[in-house]
Amino acid sequence: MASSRNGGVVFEDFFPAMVDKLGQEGFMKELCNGFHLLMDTEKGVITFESLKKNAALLGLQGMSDEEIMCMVREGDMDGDQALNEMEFCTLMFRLSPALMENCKEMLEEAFVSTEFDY
Ligand SMILES: [Ca+2]
Repeated sequence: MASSRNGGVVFEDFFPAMVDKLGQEGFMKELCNGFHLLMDTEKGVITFESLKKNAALLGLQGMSDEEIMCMVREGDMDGDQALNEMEFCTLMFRLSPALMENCKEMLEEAFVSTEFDY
């Protein structure tokens, strides 16, 4: 996985390249694979423990406990302290500004044809 000059993980450089390579559908499949690699196999969701244990599989072994905790808290939308598949995929999209930009364009296109007059 690529690193930025300050040592952080550069999701925004990594994901669009993957989308180019794999296509939208292939990319979603990769995200799902990632989810399955990281999840707690008994619970079927990603928890702090499962993320900590499996992060190295995705090349994220440099993450501190605090960063892992942040990631779970950031992505958790229903407050169960764990990430289900949808929460994980949504979080991954949010971590990639370039992908978010694409989403925004799609949303804007969808809105242009409705009541908003640009
Ligand atoms: Ca959750």
